[in-house]
Amino acid sequence: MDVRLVVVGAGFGGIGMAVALRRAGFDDFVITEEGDDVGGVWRENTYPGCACDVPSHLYSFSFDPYRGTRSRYPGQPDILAYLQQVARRHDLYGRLRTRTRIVSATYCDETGCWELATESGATLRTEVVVFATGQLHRPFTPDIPGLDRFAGVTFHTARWRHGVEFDGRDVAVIGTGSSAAQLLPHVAEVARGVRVYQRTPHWILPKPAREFGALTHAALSLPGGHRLYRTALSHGADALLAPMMRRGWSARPAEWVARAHLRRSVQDPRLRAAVTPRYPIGTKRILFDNGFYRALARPTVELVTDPIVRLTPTGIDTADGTHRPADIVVFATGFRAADFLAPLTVRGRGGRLLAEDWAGGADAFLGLAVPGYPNAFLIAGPNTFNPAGSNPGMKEIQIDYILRCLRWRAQIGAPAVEVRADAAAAYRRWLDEALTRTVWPATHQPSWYKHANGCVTNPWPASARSFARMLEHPPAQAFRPLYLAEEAQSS
Ligand code: N01
Repeated sequence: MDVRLVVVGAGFGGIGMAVALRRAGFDDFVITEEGDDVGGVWRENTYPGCACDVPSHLYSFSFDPYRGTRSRYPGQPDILAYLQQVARRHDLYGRLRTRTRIVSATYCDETGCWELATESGATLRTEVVVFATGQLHRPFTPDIPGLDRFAGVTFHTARWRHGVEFDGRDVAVIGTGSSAAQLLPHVAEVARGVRVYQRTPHWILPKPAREFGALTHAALSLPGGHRLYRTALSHGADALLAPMMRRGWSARPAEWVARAHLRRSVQDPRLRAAVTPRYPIGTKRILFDNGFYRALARPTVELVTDPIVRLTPTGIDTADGTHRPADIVVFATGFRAADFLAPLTVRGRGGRLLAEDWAGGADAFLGLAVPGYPNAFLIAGPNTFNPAGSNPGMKEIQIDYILRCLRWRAQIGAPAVEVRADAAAAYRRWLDEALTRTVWPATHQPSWYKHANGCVTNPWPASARSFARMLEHPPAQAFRPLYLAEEAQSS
């Protein structure tokens, strides 16, 4: 055994797990990270305007608040610096193995340990593995005909090429999700012309003032101020935003607010009609307006709603037969969010393959454990994304549960613990029932919340508080100990 526990990934989930391990006095672990630093998506996404639409007091760990900031929402550099600080403060850099891409994880029935193979051909043996690879870090670039013949520059928002000059160039932005909406105002500022290719409009809410006033800032700096504000925000998000994922009338007020904001922001009735969604709010990730509508109304910006047919060497052809020139094509086309853990190959007991178990869509007990995969846990696994609140907070809840599993395992002296199939099936029944009360299963909108087969794999269907409540129970109720002889028989 090289080490007792490996955390794969050094974003919010991996760093949070490592801090919890340290605090619990568990020191025999390493964090592997394919990049060259901590940060996860906040290291990978550096496009202009990249920021978080969730307030910093909520988009942070409960145990490590942002200090001294006047800004309500953190920008990408702030979040990256924050994660680096947390890693430094908790002395995690010594545990971090950067540029280490894990390509496969194989459970060995004979030894009861996991063998993690790295891209460079090394093997890391461990008792426990925690996958904290996140949901939004595998960029998706559609295979548009002619892409290989385009003579200009193309790249994905998550692989921003800072050396590329936008001044005086014709730019195509494909997609109108959060990334496109954040970067458009910045690109439109400098480019000669920008064409925004929209397939489906998003619901967009107005964004409150970005800076705290002096008084609020002073109040938040008082002892307990941060915690109080965070709690209030968390309850507010549950009360105001969570109903937006429900079917029925409860989301109507939010739609009215979004429509009123659109009326105020976009004067041209044709443009306004083109960006008005025709599906219930909450079906896709709701955006907050960072200047997107204002940028769309600029004379140098054109919204294109005709479907893209092909790229040519000089630009983009759409279905109406129009050719629009482009020097740069930016793919703001999102992520392969439903392909959890891919392209990592995970093999559990008896050589079972996780990709086969998940062929119909990823599925894990509480989003963190799968029957047949002992001593393996996920952070930000299936159906744990909170569309309406603090995702670092959701991860802390999962981390706390994983830690309790590990303590229970140590207490009973079992080499491994595994979630019971009946407990996982009961949770699945509850989840399916909860999902039917949301807008996601019934609406046929493309969205990263779903697997290609329509199965809703990513978002959590209730409030953050109910997630915390559900993960309060002792792991012994759902997990079972595994002993090596028993494993050999049952695999
Ligand atoms: O990706 P998206 P994103 N032809 O999947 C379009 C988080 N985030 O990178 O809607 C043409 O939302 C696609 O069209 P459609 C946040 O959780 C957070 O913007 O599928 N268009 C859509 O418009 C967010 O939800 C922050 O019809 C194509 C766009 O590409 C998540 O990341 C900031 C296409 C993809 O939108 C992903 O956001 C930034 C095709 N073939 C991001 N394929 C915060 O502030 C796709 N599209 C926290």
